[in-house]
Amino acid sequence: MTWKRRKACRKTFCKTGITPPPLHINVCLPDPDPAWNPGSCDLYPAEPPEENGFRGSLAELARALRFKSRDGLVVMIGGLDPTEQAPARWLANELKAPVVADATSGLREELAHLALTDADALLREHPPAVLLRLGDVPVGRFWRDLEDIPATEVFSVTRTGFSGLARPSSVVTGDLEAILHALGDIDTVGDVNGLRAMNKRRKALMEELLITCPESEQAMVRSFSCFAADGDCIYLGNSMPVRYWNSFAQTSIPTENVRANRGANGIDGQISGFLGVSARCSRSWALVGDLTAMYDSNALALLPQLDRGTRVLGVINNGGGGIFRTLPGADGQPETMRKLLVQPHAHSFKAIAEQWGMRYLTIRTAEDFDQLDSLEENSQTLVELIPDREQTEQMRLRLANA
Ligand SMILES: Cc1ncc(C[n+]2csc(CCOP(=O)(O)OP(=O)(O)O)c2C)c(N)n1
Repeated sequence: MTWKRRKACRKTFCKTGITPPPLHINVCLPDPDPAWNPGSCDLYPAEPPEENGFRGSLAELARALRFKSRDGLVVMIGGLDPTEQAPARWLANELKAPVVADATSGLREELAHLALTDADALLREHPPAVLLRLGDVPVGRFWRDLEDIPATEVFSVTRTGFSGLARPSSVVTGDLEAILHALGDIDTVGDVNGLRAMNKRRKALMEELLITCPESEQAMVRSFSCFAADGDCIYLGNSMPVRYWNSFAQTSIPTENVRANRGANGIDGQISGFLGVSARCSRSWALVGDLTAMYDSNALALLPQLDRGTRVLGVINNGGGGIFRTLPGADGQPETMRKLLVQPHAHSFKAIAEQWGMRYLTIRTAEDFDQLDSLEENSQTLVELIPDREQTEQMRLRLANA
């Protein structure tokens, strides 16, 4: 069928209310070059890309930190290179301004004394005069809200050079440690607008709800994070596990090596990503959604090819794409549309675990987490977390209306 006919056909279906059939697109790729010889392929790791040279205005950044931040400064820290962690920690501790640190910064726990918990709503109501971003583009909602808050001046210090915003902002590109050396003395700014004090009530409510809703997704992420803290790497795959981790994971034990993937591939390739990250780790943990896990479950066939190591793949099975149950306006969608978005299902991951020779555990209650106490060295375990939907919703609504 030609594209034109297909479009006309879809229009007809829309008018009649009949669901159109699936569309299969064949993408034509050129034939491989016959001269290409896989035998001479170089499989050694490539040289790291060249460092981004220094770009941007240090004077402007220094002025903002010294003068403008007297009206309020918040530091948002995205993913960091291991070499950036020490300078970022030092800067945050010197400034003493409120911090929102993504798990992938590796500093989320170490900067908990400066942190705003679940800060999106608070920052939307009380946007700071200056926002300093360190590292990768932060995943928090407030970063995206900044597009519509021109009164907040945004400064990014990043090795990538990407501003991560469509609106004007200042970017200083280069090596963080070198940039801090060049900036010289840093004055303490502190919590000028009392954001941490305002955040206390919310923090207390969150802790209370984690206790009263122990079978919610949020509380399960907290419990899972307590066990995962003994690993040497943690992998988070697709959107909700990343967001949940940033808001609800434990903050007492530092977890420097946290990798997350919620970008270009979406839910695709996440188990492969985890196995790749785990290749050099002796004890690695992952937390992904159920649709995300199903999408790439065949990747588990790689397990026998990997170096020894203890691997725990946690799957939050909330029976479909939970993120789409909570979208604004989701309740008003017709049932057919909701089914398309959420892809509800009642599958268990037991057979998948067995197929690939993994130990299988189910967790439905707080007590069930005790099973994670007895993980054998070099074992491969799939942990299916089955949260209570009502408790999850109750917790979400209480926090949203706090
Ligand atoms: C390859 C791909 N297809 C579709 C999407 C759209 N998408 C984003 S999140 C999501 C659902 C994820 O569901 P699940 O893994 O169960 O996590 P949950 O939302 O329940 O936390 C989908 C389908 C995507 N990001 N990538």
